[in-house]
Amino acid sequence: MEKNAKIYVAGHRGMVGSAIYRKLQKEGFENILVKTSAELDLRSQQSVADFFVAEKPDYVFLAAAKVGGIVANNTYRADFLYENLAIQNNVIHNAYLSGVKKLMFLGSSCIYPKMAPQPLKEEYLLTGILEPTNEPYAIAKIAGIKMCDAYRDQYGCDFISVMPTNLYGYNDNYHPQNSHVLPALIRKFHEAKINNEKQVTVWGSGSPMREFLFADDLADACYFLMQNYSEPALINIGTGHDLTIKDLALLIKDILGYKGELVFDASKPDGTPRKLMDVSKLHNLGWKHKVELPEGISLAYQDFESKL
Ligand code: GFB
Repeated sequence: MEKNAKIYVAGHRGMVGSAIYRKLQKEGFENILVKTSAELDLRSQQSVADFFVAEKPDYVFLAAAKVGGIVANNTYRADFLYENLAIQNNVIHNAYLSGVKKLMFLGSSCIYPKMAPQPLKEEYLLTGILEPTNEPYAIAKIAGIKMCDAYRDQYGCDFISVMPTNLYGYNDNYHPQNSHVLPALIRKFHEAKINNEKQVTVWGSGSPMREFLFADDLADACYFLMQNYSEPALINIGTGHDLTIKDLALLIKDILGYKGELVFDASKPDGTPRKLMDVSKLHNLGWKHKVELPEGISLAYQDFESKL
């Protein structure tokens, strides 16, 4: 990407979009285009068409999406399907119409088949049934990946899709019901500590395993791939390491200095038993994550506390 290129970061106020925005600024790009959802509703076909005709960005990072944890996905099933399909259909199609040089679409590790072999290779996509709790979101994201492929096949568009693992970091969502596990546990242990609560409830059995990548590392990988990757195939982005939800909870408990007990709420879904990414393709290209989990949790906790 040329330093004077016009780069549109869709979703720049979210955890991923803001990390990509910060990364581009750090790399010295000065023509970065951003719009809040109040300024540009990406679900509106006409608004997005008008925006691309007027702005004609050279590059697009499509980091705008309706996202959430396992309970949010399982509760707002129609919203996750409709809003993500609307956003990606509008942005991808108008990126083609306006001649965008390169677009990056972000999938998610949770859209691989529920019982796919581990670690997950890119070619496992669509080889089995999906995890029911987030099937609508997964169908939408799979459609986005296939749309990028179809526009490459038919129109020669350089639209690439990446598959991040579970993410956490600055500007995360800490909503008690709708957030992902890591920010949710940070909030729970924090509140239990200041309120002297005897126990913290962890959803599910605690036995599922998850991989966690710090969002600034993801942004670094997205920047690296936008510069060095133009293959039609998917590419996983992760750390290659995972741990049980119980061990994650014990790690966060220790880092935050909470002395109470853990209790497990079996009425909440476990979701996919494991979704460890095979990141050998990305490592072979020369990229590796930098922030390890303990450090990342401390950084995320500082960010959480700074916003109280
Ligand atoms: O992060 P999470 O909500 O989403 O849940 P997924 C991961 C695991 O943590 C599940 C357990 O087994 C949860 O039951 N968990 C324990 C908790 N305590 C909590 C808690 O307080 N809050 C939450 N949220 N979970 C998502 C997909 O799956 O992965 C999304 O639903 C998205 O679509 C995301 O793709 C990356 O990792 O199970």
